[in-house]
Amino acid sequence: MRLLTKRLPVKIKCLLITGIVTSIYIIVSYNLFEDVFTKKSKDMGKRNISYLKLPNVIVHLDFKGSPPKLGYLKTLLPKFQELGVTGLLMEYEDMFPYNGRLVNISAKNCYEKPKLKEFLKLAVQLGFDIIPLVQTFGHMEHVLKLAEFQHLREIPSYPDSICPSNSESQMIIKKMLEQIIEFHEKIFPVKYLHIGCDEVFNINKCQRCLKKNLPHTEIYLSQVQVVADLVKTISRNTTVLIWDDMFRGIPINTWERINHQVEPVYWDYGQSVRVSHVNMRKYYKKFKNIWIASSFKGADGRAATYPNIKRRLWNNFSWMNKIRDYKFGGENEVFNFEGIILTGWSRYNHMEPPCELLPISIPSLFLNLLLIKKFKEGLENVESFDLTDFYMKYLRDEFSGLLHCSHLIDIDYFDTNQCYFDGNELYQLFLSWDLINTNILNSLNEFDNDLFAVDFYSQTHNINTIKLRQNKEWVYQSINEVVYYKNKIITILNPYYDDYFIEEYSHLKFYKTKAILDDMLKALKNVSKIKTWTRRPYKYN
Ligand SMILES: *[C@@H]1O[C@H](CO)[C@@H](O)[C@H](O)[C@H]1NC(C)=O
Ligand SMILES: *[C@@H]1O[C@H](CO)[C@@H](O)[C@H](O)[C@H]1NC(C)=O
Ligand SMILES: *[C@@H]1O[C@H](CO)[C@@H](O)[C@H](O)[C@H]1NC(C)=O
Ligand SMILES: *[C@@H]1O[C@H](CO)[C@@H](O)[C@H](O)[C@H]1NC(C)=O
Ligand SMILES: CC(=O)N[C@H]1CO[C@H](CO)[C@@H](O)[C@@H]1O
Ligand SMILES: [Zn+2]
Repeated sequence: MRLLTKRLPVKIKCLLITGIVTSIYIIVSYNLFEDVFTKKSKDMGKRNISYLKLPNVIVHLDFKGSPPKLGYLKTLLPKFQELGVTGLLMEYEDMFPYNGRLVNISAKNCYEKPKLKEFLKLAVQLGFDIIPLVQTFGHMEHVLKLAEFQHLREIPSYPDSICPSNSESQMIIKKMLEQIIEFHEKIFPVKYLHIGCDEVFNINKCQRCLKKNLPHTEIYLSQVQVVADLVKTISRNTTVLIWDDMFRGIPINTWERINHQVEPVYWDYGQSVRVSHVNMRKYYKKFKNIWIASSFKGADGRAATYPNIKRRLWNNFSWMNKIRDYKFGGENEVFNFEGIILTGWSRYNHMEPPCELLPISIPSLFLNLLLIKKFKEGLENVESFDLTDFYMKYLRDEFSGLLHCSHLIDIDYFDTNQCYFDGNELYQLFLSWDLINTNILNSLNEFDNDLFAVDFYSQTHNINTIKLRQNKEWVYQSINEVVYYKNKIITILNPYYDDYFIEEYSHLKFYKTKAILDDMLKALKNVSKIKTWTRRPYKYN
């Protein structure tokens, strides 16, 4: 709405506002009526309604290399509240302003403490739990990539995993935990802290570790113990969360000895969630609570521009159906999972390109939150629904309203052209750019196209000089289009991201096409210089 009204004269604004107020009135009264009707019909026939208990609904904010401006994140909080979000998982990575010995772990454009504090205060005031995430084993690229910490790597050539057998590693981890916890404790009691510990790709490989002569699993479990104890020493009442993937392969006999004060988060971002009942049962026996994690972005390709909204919905739908009546066997009551984390990955790891941006993924996030809300509010048996039916019956209307669309949004032909939400302009612009980009690249690659031959024949050989002028014009025009879209996207990204990230992202998305066109232009100009040609046959290198 903001974007729309900005450019319009006052009269039209008034009209528009009247229009909006009237439609809201109509929608509200319609819903009231509908409520009365449905209540009546509900009372008439006994329905089998199940309510999903899922006390924590957490949105993952991954600041890994595409940190949104805090001002933008603030604007999302009221919607989160409305959609039943109870907390935010803050994956700071290098965006936390560390100090002292750790100062270089922070990016040069990391969040400033006063602004971060202000954001957190607001979030806490609105009732959200803030869950800081600190990587303490794998995915420590932001620490281990630095010259000053490279000696702490498990394998010298890979900066992902830290060596747990080096006492300096433990000291650095302790300092990270202390700084994070102390900073947050000043604002609110840290109820939860997530210690990462997923995807420890390199474990038990260095001499120090190997000397202990222990299986990988023991090395892993003892580090988890060390970190969990560290957290408890710093903040006794904090509950420690951990991604579960490294637990999955742990043999049952080892499992018996585990007595960690942690709560695992069972993650699966697939279209059809595959829950290992065996693993789930192990967790059930050993841990006080089990959490699950789905994904609203960052699981559809390492350099994806948009999340696949249907796949993302499927993932969550699949989870909801899985846990709605989860039983371990024998018990009467359905098992209650403690919470769900909707992950929104920003990069597959520190060294990867950025994947989907948060503003572009807002529809996916809202839709999944709405889905969870529906399951919590209570549903009749949904076994008989396929996803499209479910969407039509329970989600479509509210979802279209959330995005301020002038029409009802179809899940199979997802089109937000007539919707008004922050991020939509960016989304639409990328869609247009994708079309144009595909056309340009196709034109350059089509073997039948005369442009294809320019490169090859530009050195010495025959080129149709009449075509040349047209080709040059086409290339100039295409370059203009690239520059136009690039500049436009730079402007539109401004409310969401800082200049450093905008520079990276706009470069990433446009450099390739631009470079190909620039080369083509050079070749065309070169060919234009040739005025006479030699006799056939030609020589090829
Ligand atoms: C209600 O649903 C549960 C599980 O989905 C099923 O076990 C039960 O038999 C149903 N009850 C009725 C009255 O349909
Ligand atoms: C941080 O990096 C700078 C530049 O590489 C270096 O001079 C400084 O000593 C480092 N600081 C710490 C605390 O290690
Ligand atoms: C931890 O929780 C207990 C019980 O709720 C409370 O009495 C105690 O003050 C808390 N300790 C800290 C350090 O917050
Ligand atoms: C331009 O043509 C010359 C030969 O005429 C060739 O050596 C050179 O590589 C060409 N440059 C480009 C960019 O095609
Ligand atoms: C594609 C796919 O596997 N979809 C699944 C989504 O979730 C529902 C409910 O769990 C399954 O029935 C579908 O097979
Ligand atoms: Zn080691």
